[in-house]
Amino acid sequence: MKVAVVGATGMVGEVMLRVLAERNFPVTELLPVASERSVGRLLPFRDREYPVIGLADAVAARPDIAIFSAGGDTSLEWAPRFADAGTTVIDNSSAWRMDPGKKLVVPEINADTLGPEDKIIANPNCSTIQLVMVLAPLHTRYTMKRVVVSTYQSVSGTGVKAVRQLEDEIAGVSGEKAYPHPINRNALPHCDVFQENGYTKEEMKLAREPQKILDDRTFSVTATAVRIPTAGGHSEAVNIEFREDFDLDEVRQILSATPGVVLQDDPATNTYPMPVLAHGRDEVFVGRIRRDESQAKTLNLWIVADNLRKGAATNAVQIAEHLLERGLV
Ligand code: A2P
Ligand code: 11C
Repeated sequence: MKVAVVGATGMVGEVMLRVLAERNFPVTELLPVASERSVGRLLPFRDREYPVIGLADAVAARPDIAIFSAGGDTSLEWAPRFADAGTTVIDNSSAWRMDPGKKLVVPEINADTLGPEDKIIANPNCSTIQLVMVLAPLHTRYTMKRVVVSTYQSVSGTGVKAVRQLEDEIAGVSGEKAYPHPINRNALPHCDVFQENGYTKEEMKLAREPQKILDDRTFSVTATAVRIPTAGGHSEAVNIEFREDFDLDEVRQILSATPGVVLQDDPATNTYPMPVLAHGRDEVFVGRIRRDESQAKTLNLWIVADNLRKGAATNAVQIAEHLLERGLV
């Protein structure tokens, strides 16, 4: 496969290259793509270094697959050009996610909906992916009515500048700011930009994307997204009201048997998911599973995943693997 990674010099792009190599994706030719500023820079992949090229040269090279993580504007402008050249685009930005003509894919849940007509495929938001990985099997069994999610998100979700802001603040040095307030020793109820309805864009992604992925509008999601001074992964406190009642042991069995989900739930040994454990891992971790004692048929749990891996790069590479297995590329 000839594979272009658009945004290869970025935070997600770097993990993308690592995950492609780790999972032995059959890359016969790699095209690392970034802005004109980075053209010619050498990036390591497997046992070689590859020069960064620009977008126009990458389209002209007609790769089989282009994985995009270079921001929404780059995706809006360039994904259709790649698609017109016959390349299948897997896009990690929010540009195409809610476009009714584009599939929004978490491979474990809905990769079977992909067909040869899908030339631009959207990768969901990181906090959505880890949420739906846990919701999907529970929804199948108990049918969700309403989900209330509060997130505790890693600075790596914002990008390099935010990781540096946290490091600078910890070191007590001044530098560029990604956030309008300090992030160290703080919690910002503010991920992505505010919208007219008072919610942030991140909160609206959490509210809308799960329904599209699960292809079901009979449940609703409301979210509060908070940035905290951690770098290894996003955490989520989730309250789920079901239509059917559940048995806690069965909930644990269902989640234990879900591919890609790992149960870490033993209060007696202080075992629960945490970003320091999830960091560098591809799975989604779930714990603190308990009945909401204030309301019938309602469950509380805690979900953590590495936002740059399953939340971005790993999910995108899994989509590519699926396309390859099904002969769609
Ligand atoms: P560059 O390093 O040349 O700026 P991050 O999310 O970590 O900030 O990374 C964004 C990625 O998207 C980088 O690889 C960046 O390349 C790339 N990028 C940003 N703007 C463009 C653009 N207009 N065209 C191509 N790549 C871009
Ligand atoms: C965050 N979820 O942590 C974001 C990062 O829509 O793909 C990814 C933004 C997106 O702020």
